[in-house]
Amino acid sequence: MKTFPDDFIWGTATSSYQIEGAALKSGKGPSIWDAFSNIPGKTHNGETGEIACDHYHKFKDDIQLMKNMGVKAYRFSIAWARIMPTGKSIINEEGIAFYSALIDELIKADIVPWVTLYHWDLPLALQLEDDGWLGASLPDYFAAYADVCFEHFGDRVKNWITLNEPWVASILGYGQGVFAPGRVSTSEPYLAGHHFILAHAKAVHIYREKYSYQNGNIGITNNCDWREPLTNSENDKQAAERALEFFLAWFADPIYKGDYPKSMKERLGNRLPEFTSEEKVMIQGTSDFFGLNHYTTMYAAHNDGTKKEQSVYGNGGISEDQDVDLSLDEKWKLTGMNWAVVPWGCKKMLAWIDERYHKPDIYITENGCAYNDELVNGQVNDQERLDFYKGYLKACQEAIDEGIKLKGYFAWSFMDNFEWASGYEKRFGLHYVDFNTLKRTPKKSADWFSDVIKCNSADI
Ligand code: PNW
Repeated sequence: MKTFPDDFIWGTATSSYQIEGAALKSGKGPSIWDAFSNIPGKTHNGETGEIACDHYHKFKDDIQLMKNMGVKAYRFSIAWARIMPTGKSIINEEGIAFYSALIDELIKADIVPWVTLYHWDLPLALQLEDDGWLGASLPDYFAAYADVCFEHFGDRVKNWITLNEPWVASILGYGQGVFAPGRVSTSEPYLAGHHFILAHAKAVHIYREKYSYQNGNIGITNNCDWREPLTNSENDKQAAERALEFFLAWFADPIYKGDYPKSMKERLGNRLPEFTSEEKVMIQGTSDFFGLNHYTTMYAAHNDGTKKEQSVYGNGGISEDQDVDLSLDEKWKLTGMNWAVVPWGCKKMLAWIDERYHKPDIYITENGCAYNDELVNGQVNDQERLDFYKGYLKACQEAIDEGIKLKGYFAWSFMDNFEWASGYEKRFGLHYVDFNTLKRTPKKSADWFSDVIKCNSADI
């Protein structure tokens, strides 16, 4: 049995658009995901988050299920357009009341709320009126919205995450066009990313300057998959390092070191906006902890320009900018997303962060996997997911043993939900959701994870 530290935070995670439903009800304004998912061809079977898991109406039952599992913390996100239907100034009191009731219910159940302010569901009005994250005014609008959240919820919420995965929002939303707002470009992702960083920093300043009396922590969650050099050659080692810089250091370097990585500046030229010296000072040091979403690993090799073919799975960002070829080991098992199961990559990822950013407190704010789960006689025997969690938790435990300051782990996800462009087909949940009846059933992995939490140790 492997034991975790006494104060280790065990949690599960979700996001507003993926679970809430009530997408255009109770005063909520439309978001870019309402618009995008309603365009034919953009999501699997044309599915949308209109009803999703109907968590908006079922949150009390969901919290009871979490309580049954013994989770210590729950990471959820606030839908900006539920609080501010146009993204600006006007406040929807019903939205405030919903999140307030959710937070109260969690506290009553002894579950600590971890709140993400932005998990991709931008108010549609901000897309139409201000060009979404390409608009220079977005950082200020985001900071003003964050202010409203701190004011209304900060008495009870002590753990804030400004943005979820700005890399995905920038690359998939503004580069590959597969996520909202569906734009395809080789320069827009870097402009959107720039505004994300400024938005994050401005929100953190408001929190620290106006709400320090609330005594909470605030940070950002970035996602990164591990990149292992394909061979021992200097070229491949540099390619892997470069790939990690274009993935994670893009957002983490400005926050921890004050500017973009040199490799990005050199390669992107004027497609990468510059921070003014005042902005660099404003941005640096704006994360109390390092939030990491981690899902998989790929090999990275130097692309000398002769190979045109790019990796099948578009996780590399804009690969031409990096001269990196990505590949998989054919021996690796794949999940339902075709993401490879490589627990040692998780440990190496944690070690890379530990070293580059000087031993920050790290929280894995998402880790998990999708499989084609089936409900048979009222049960879901998701042994593959259980094995996935065993492997990744073992990697986490080893990292902690080696002195890496990993302080918590949130399983993605509490329940099956709207998996963005993949719709409801990809099931990431610890709980099975029947999307006809909306009934939730704990999977085998949920029972196992619950035992881990209760004993603070795992048979791994
Ligand atoms: C994350 N990629 O998304 C999100 O935070 C969740 O909302 C989502 O459900 C979960 O991971 C599973 O997908 C990602 O292409 C989407 O590298 C795409 C990528 C990574 C994370």
